[in-house]
Amino acid sequence: MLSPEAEAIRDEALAGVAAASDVAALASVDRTFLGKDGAVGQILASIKDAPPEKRKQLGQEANALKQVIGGAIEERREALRAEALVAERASDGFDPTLPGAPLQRGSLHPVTQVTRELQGIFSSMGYAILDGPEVELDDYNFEALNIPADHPAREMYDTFWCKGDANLLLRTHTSPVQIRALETLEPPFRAIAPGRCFRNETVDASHEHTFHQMEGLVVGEGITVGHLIGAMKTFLREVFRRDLEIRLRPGFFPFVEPGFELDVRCPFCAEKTPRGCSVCKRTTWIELCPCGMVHPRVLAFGGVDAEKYTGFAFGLGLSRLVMLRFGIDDIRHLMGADLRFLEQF
Ligand code: FA5
Repeated sequence: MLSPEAEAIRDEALAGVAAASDVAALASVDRTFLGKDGAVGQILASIKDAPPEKRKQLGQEANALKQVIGGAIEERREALRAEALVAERASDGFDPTLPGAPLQRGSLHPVTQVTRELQGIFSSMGYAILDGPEVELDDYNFEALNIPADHPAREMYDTFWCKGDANLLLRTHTSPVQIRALETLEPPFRAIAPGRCFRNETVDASHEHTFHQMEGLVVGEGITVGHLIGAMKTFLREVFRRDLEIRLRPGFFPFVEPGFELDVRCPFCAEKTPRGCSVCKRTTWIELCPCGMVHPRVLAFGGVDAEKYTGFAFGLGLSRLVMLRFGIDDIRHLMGADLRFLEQF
C-alpha cells in the first residue's frame, strides 16, 4: 500500500512518461523521479532522519516507486524506438504490422535420430561413446585387426586410398576404433563407436559407398558369448519395444573367434505370418549384426593381456537399421541430400 504522497509521485511520473514524445523528454522524467536528487531519491534520503517505525514503510515505498516508474520508462523507451524505426522506414514502404517471414524449420537426419537413440540405450547400459577418424591408418583398419596385406578378407573391404601415403585410407568399418579403445582404455570397459564408413562398392538399393556402422566392444575378465547375447537382446528390446527372437550363425571375421552373424526375427511379419515379407525377403529373419569374441591376437595388438581378459565385439549395420526402423526401401536415399526425402523425418 502506497501512502497518498507516494501515490501522487507515481501518478505524476506516469503522466510524465506518457507525455514524453522523444527520448530526451523521457530522460528528463527519469532524472526528475529516479535521479539521485529526484522524488524517489529524496524519499530514500529521508529514511535516516525518520522515526524508526516509519523507516521500513519509506524504504518499501521507495522501492515500489522505483519499480513502477522504471518499468514504465523502459516500456516507453521501447515504444519510442519502434516509432522512430517505423518513421525512418516509412518511405521504403515498410509495414511493421505484417507478419514476419516464417523460419524454415529443419529436422534431424534419420541416421542422426537412430544414432542418438542407440547412444541413449547403450549409455544406460554403461557403455562409453567413442569416436574414431574416418581417414584411418592401414595398421588400424587391417593389420591390427588380424588382416595382413596378403589376407583374402581384404577383398571384402575394397576402399579409397589417399594419394601420396600408402598407409592412409578411408576406413571400411568402425572396427579400427576397437584397437584405439584397447590402446587407451583400461579393462574392464564397455564402449560403442558409431560413425561413417566407406567402401569401393557397386552401389545398389542396399549397398552404398558411404554408410554408417556402430561398433560395440566389451572387455573384461570372464566375458563370454552369453554376455554378447544378453547385450544384443537388451538393445533390440529397446529399439523395437518388445522381445525379439535372435539366432547366431557362424560367420568369419579375422578379428573375432568364434565369429557370428546375428539375425533377428523379422519385426514386421514373423508374428503374423510364417511365410515372411519383402523386408526379410520371405525368410522371417533379418541379418542385422556381425559379432563374435575378440580374437586374442587383436587384444594383444591393443596391448591388453589376452590371458587375463576376454571380450566381445559387434559391428551393427546402422544404415540398415535406420532403413528397417523407418521402412526405407533404398539406402541411396540416406546420403542423397534430397530435401523431399529428408523433410519426412
Ligand atoms: C564388418 O564390417 C565388421 N567390421 C563387423 C564386425 C565387427 C564383425 C565386430 C565382428 C566383430 P561387414 O562387412 O559384414 O562386417 O559389415 C557389417 C555391416 O555393415 C553389414 O551387416 C551391413 O549391415 C553393413 N554394411 C556393410 N557394407 C555396407 C554397404 N556397402 N552399404 C551399407 N551397409 C553396409
